[in-house]
Amino acid sequence: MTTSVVAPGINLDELGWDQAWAAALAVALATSPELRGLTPARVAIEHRGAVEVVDEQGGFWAEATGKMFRDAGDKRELPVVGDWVAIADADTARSTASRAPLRAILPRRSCLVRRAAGERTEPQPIAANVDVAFVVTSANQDLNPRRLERYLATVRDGGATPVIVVNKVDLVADPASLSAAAIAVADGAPVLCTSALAGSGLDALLGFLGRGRTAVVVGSSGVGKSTIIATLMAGQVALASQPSRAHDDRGRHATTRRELYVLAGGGVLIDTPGMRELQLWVDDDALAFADVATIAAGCRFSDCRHRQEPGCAVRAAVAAGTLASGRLVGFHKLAAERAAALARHPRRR
Ligand SMILES: Nc1nc2c(ncn2[C@@H]2O[C@H](COP(=O)(O)OP(=O)(O)OP(=O)(O)O)[C@@H](O)[C@H]2O)c(=O)[nH]1
Ligand SMILES: [Mg+2]
Ligand SMILES: [Zn+2]
Repeated sequence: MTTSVVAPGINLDELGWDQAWAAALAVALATSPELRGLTPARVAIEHRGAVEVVDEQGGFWAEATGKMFRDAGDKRELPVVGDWVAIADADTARSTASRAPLRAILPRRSCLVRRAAGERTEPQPIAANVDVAFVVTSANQDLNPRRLERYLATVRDGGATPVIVVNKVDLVADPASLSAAAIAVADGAPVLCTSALAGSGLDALLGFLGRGRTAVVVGSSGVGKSTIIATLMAGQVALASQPSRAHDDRGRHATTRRELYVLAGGGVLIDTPGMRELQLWVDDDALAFADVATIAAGCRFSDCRHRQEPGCAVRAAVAAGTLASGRLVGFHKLAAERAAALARHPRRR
């Protein structure tokens, strides 16, 4: 591993920086004179009103300032973990432990967004610029196919590749039946079985990482997301200013914030707090149900909802046994949720 001379010895490209990001920064700097001289950093931890970012010289605090952020329409316009941002006076912030002005967010390659829990309907970004999302479920809990489908839809809609991880397989006698249940709703996503505690199956996760690639780990609380990261990170240092809290052996610590880790072998991992519920913030049913969409091309009506319409190829496929009935149930559930989300938030297209 090549390292820069300064602690903690991370190269920007180990954080995921590449020529395309450099070009994006150059464009931003060239088009806005007030951005001249800014340097890049990646958002590692989100706090209320501020973020911790990291560059080659280590971690420091930054704060989104300026008109652009004051006028932010919703949270998608604010910095989120995984973002590449342009920072003013990074060295001053570093040496004085103050907050550097964060002036711009480079255009995101991907961004996972959910609907914020609670009454208000607003988008809540989960992580930006991720290539892969590990959607973790626990083998000792009932596998919830509808929840999995929502995760897959959110990941695909955000522009990342989903990988289903069935963790805690050490607790069950028959992991194969669980992975079969996951495969049934995966719509082509890989399904991996792991035991983070025993350290088994984790090599397969590394196969989706590598230098410059970023993965976010999502799923309900307690399924083992942080343990997976801690096991992969074993013996490595956490980023930013705090020591690693991903895991400590003296009991369980629910994750309370999104946080980015860099693997020495290459790759970036983002830990997230468990989501009690995942509400969709997505636009395209076809992303989540490519199998249904393909069959639906044969429906008599192009706007067929696959309910009572005559000539429905999807219901015919269910009747013929070529499409699992659960897929159609999931499709209808998703469609209803999207209609409700849309009704509550007319700002969306
Ligand atoms: N038996 C078994 N236990 C595991 C495994 N992975 C994690 N655990 C345990 O499950 C509990 C929860 O693990 P965490 O890693 O904190 O779960 P999390 O998904 O990060 O939870 P939140 O941070 O609340 O979202 C801990 O007590 C872990 O030791 C596993 O593969 N097998
Ligand atoms: Mg956790
Ligand atoms: Zn139909």
